[in-house]
Amino acid sequence: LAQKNPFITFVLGGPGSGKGTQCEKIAETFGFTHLSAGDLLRKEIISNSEEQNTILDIIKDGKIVPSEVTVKLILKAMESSHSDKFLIDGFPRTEENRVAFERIIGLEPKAVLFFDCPEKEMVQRVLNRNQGRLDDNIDTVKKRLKVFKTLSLPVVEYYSKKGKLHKINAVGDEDEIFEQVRAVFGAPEV
Ligand code: UP5
Ligand code: MG
Repeated sequence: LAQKNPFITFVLGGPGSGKGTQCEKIAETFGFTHLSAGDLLRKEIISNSEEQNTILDIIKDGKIVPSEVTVKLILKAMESSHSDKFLIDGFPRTEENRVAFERIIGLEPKAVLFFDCPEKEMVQRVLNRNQGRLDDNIDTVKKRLKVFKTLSLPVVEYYSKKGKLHKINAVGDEDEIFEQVRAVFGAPEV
């Protein structure tokens, strides 16, 4: 990686907790480059990559794509950006993801945001989204929630113990939530 010491923030939270929405605001306000792991994977599905069918099947089933695949996509996106401030949205989702990132990229996040949202609210938001995502149906949402609780919450707990976690109450309107996020990053650079 050309950037020797990039500022990496992991953005975690369950399906529909508002990661993407808040990342856009953070990117705009604080000059971060926003990389959504899910978006990178969805781009692979519509490309001619060898892994397109594997990725599609996994996402449709709400499961986790092998770490090597996701980490490579994140690394490629970081390398092709000249930024040195990244928001990595929706990754790592498992302890194995987290370890693979550290091993392959050799970096740790400086901060981790966690959007804490009740399940009922998350389900409602995902089912209301209506943007044609193949995993936005009740069956897949249930699976995504289960995977989040069993595999992703331990990652949240790991960063909490390390003192890197910033827990955000993800209920409320977007601007209210962003005020909590803003406090994490401080005054925007001028
Ligand atoms: N909305 C946003 N904020 C709101 C608010 N405050 N009040 C009311 N509504 C609000 O928001 C979701 C919806 O809610 C939108 O319609 C929004 O307008 C509204 P969004 O900001 O999109 O939430 P987000 O947390 O980004 O939800 P998303 O569905 O993207 O989260 P997921 O974590 O489920 O999806 P992701 O794209 O990260 O991953 C998809 C799948 O890819 C995974 O299930 C998995 O199969 C695979 N994957 C991997 O295998 N590995 C990875 O590393 C990453 C993904
Ligand atoms: Mg998202």
